[in-house]
Amino acid sequence: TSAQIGVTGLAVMGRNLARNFARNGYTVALHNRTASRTHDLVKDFGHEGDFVATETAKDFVAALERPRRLMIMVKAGDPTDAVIQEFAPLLEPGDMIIDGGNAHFADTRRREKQLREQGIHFVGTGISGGEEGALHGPSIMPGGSTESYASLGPMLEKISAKAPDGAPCVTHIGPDGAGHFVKMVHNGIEYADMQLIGEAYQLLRDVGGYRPAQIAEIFRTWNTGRLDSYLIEITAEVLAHADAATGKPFVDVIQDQAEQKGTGRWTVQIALDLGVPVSGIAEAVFARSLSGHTALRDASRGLAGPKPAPLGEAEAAAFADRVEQALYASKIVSYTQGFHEIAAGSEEYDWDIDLGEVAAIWRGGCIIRAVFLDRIRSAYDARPDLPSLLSDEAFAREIAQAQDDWRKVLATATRQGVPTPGFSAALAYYDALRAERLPAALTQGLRDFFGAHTYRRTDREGSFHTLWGGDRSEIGA
Ligand code: NBP
Repeated sequence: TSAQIGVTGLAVMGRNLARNFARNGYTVALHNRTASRTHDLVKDFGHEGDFVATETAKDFVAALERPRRLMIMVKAGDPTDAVIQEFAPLLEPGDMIIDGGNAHFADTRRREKQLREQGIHFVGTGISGGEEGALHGPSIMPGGSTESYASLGPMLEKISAKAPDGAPCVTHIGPDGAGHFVKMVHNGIEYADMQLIGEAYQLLRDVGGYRPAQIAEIFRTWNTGRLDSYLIEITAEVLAHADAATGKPFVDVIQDQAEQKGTGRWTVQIALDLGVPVSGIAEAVFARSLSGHTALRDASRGLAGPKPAPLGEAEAAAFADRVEQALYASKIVSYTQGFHEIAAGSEEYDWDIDLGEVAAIWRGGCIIRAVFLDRIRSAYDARPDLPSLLSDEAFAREIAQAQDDWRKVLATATRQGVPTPGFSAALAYYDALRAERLPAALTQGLRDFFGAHTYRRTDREGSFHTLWGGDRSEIGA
């Protein structure tokens, strides 16, 4: 029998995706650099479906029906290039290589271009949902040619997560690196979501005076409303958990140094290149980085500042409600910034990405899945050329209602010395966007003063320069 799809790279992700394909009725060819992984999979899960175990690259390719669909699930970076170099010479025009790893979209663009010259479709595919998602249904973000999607799409739709309305959480994102770009921004938004959740937790603890188990209950309540999402749900789980060894709240025995693999950092780096202000995502990346600077933190513990004084029980409940407002408003801003970056990437690389569709396929399977995403989908469906999520009437109205509490929470945090870089960056972005005048006018004046960089006037067309070193008259530039 020939296999409809082959998976090479059978660590957690590849193994679970292969099982997912097989459980959905596809015959799956298996390959891994170290053959024992291949045989282990068949030994442990062979009963789940039709697998063809192979040991050599040649046998693997020979096991696939044509046009071949060959999925790579190896470590991103050099291993991906090594595997492409191993298999590409064995393939024929029309065949597809699907890279489901966390590749940088620029690498995907390079690989796609190279393989296109050989007539091979390279489908850079973002996959979110971790190992559980890979097995039970991830959110899938394939890039590459329209032709490859016609052949591959139906299979991906089958193994993908389904949104609450039953729609598969996969869509053809756009050509070449579009899929990996969108996956990158997904991860950046995920960083921002987690940072905002972290700030809400810290405020409830230090200012609200709640214990972790109580905060878990508050998150559980939030999860029944507009914040209903996977990350809020698991926040309640983690906060409710007690350490078996010590009996302490689990969150208190974990070292407070957050790690990162790089996709959040990429989101910010690319945003800088594209000139997109993703301040909330950037603060989230910086917050993780700061947490890891233990020597710097040790050296700074004695610095002056207030110690938070927890509120009484009655005030604490009202404070918790305000924190929910601040979290929700800041979340709207994070997504506004993330979708702006996707729109800018789409423009720069001619991807023609449908932003509403992106929101739609994030409704299930992925880490940021949330009821909220349905709202974003509706906003873009109603107005595909929406300049920003904040210009959607419904979101604007919600922020209008939340902003009083949002400002109060930030005032409290500032007074009590609780760091809230995510909430603060979000509010600053909101206030800057709605400001009548920005100090950028003064910046331009300064630039003209020291560097003759010129400025434009509010009342006349053209560029101007003031002769600062001379009689300070103005000349056209
Ligand atoms: P890893 O990222 O840990 O990679 C292990 C696999 O890569 C093994 O199959 C290994 O083969 C293979 N490999 C390596 Br390393 N170097 C190789 C080389 N030079 N030639 C051939 N094979 C090589 O696996 P993972 O955690 O399953 O993730 C796979 C991909 O999916 C990664 O790109 C990851 O970023 C992405 N991803 C992961 C998650 C997640 O939650 N873990 C979620 C979404 C995406 P061996 O068995 O012979 O060592």
